[in-house]
Amino acid sequence: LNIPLRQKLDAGELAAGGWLTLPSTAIAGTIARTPNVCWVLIDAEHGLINDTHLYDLANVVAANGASPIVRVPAEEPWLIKRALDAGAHGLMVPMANSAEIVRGIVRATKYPPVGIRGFGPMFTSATGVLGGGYATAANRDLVISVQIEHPQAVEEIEEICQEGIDVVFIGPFDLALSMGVEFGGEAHEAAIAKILAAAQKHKKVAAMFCLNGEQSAKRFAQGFQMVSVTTDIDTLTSAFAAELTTATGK
Ligand code: 3PY
Repeated sequence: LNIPLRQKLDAGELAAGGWLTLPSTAIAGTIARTPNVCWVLIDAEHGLINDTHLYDLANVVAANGASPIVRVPAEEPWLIKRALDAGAHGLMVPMANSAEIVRGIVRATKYPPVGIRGFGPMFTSATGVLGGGYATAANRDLVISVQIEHPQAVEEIEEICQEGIDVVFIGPFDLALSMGVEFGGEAHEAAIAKILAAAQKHKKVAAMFCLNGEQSAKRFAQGFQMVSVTTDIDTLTSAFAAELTTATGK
C-alpha cells in the first residue's frame, strides 16, 4: 500500500507529524501540505472529530501526501474497523494498558487468519491493490500504534513490545497522571526512558506526543523516531496570543 509513514519508518528516518483535533478538511489539508509533515493524527479520542468526519479528513490528508492516522476513542474492535475502513493509513489506540489489551488490538486490526477484521475496504485511501490482495497488504503495511500511558503498561512493556504492533506511542500527560507523578519529573522521565529502551530492544518504533517543536527536538535527540510537533488548536491558541501580545503589549 502507498503509505508515506510506513515508507519513512522502514527507511529508519525521523517522522514528524501534526495533530488534528478540529473536524475541518481545510485545516487537515493545510497541515498535511506543510513540507516535511509525514503523518497527521486525526484525533477521535479527545478532539471534536467523530466517525462521520473520518472519511473526508483521512482522504484529504492522504491526497496531500501525508499519512492519516486515526486515534480511536477506545480499543473496541468495531471502532478500529470503521477507522481503517474510512481510509486511515494506521491507527493509534489510547490506553493500551496491558499486554492483553494490546493482543486484542492486534487481532482487531488484522484480517484472518491473523486477526478478526471484517472485509469492507471500499473507501480506503491506501488501496492501490484491488481484490483479495488488499487483505495481505493491509495486514503488512498499515501502521498500528498503541499508547503507553499507564503504570501497568510500563510494567508490561517488554511483553507489549513483542506483540504484532509497529509503534509504541507514549502519551506523556496521561502517563504522568496515572502514575501520580510530576510531569517531566524524575519518575516520569525514568518511565519514558524505560519505554524507549524496550521499544528499541524489540525493534519497535518509539514515538511520543509533544506539544511544541522544542519538546519534539529533545525527543528526537533522545532516540524517538516518530514525534508529534504540535496540534491545530495549540497552534491557533499560542500564535493568536503571541500576536495579541505584540499588538497590545499585554
Ligand atoms: C497524552 O499525553 O496523554 C496523550 O495522549 C496525548 O494526547
